[in-house]
Amino acid sequence: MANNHQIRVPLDVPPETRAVFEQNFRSMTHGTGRLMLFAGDQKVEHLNDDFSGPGIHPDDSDPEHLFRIASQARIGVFATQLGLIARYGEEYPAIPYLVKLNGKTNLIAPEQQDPLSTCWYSVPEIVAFQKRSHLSIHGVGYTVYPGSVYEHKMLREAAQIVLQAHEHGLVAVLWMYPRGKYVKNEKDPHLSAGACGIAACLGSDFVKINAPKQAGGSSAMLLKEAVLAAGLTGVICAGGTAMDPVTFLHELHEQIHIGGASGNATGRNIHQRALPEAIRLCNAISALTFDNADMKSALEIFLGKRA
Ligand code: FBP
Repeated sequence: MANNHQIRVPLDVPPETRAVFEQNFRSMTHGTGRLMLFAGDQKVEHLNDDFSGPGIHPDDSDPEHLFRIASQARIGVFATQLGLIARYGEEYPAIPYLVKLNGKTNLIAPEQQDPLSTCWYSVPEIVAFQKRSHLSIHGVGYTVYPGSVYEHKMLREAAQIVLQAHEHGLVAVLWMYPRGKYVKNEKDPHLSAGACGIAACLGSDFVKINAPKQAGGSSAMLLKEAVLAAGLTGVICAGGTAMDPVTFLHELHEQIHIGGASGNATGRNIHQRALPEAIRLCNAISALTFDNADMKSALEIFLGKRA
């Protein structure tokens, strides 16, 4: 993979922060235009369900596990809430961070009430923190639930966040998760493409979706419509619940090479493992994403047969 990807800077990035935006984008994508986002925002989204229980390594019960992985593995960016970054950041100054600006728990099921997730912080507050802390904060993230009766609130916040992020030279990533009583099938490929089109209209640099699914269809093939609909916004898929690493790496390889994904966003599949294994899986994912590695090389990295 060439690491001299031509960055197309959006016009809402003013001339005075253009170089900062280019540097943030280049750093997050290792110069390739593809993103490897290590997702660590689940302590809010799923409470402790993802961090303790059957099949989850005890390493994951300590929030610092996320920072140990992010600091020792090869990643593009580590996405989590500002509170955790403020708490652990002094010990982990070299991690490339992305601050997740909104969040909600899973205590209210979508069947009980349509989801609403609003901003915890403003972009200028993140920029002020960045200046004080000297941490490498490359971007911000925000989740929208299209189809929720509250979508208008989240769409407006998302639009403002992308605009303000760009004004400050930060990269914007939108999590687009169609959800609510009017959404029949969250992973419908046509709906996924619609969600990606919204992210493009909001001006996002990357859009994170749950991989589309349809009986009998290959998930990577189903992604094509979404990638086309997203235009210049790069599409990345969430990793989902932990699965066999070989299957996981294979699916990611197909998402990139068949579906046209611009990388990946993986959380549980990484952090639910013991630290050494989590690091090796991150490195294998990064090799697929940044180096265009083939499956054989990625597996050798995961198995520790090569660096
Ligand atoms: P995973 O790779 O663990 O699936 O994480 C992706 C993610 O989007 C997280 O960033 C987020 O916390 C969570 O999934 C949201 O999941 P849900 O679909 O349950 O709202």
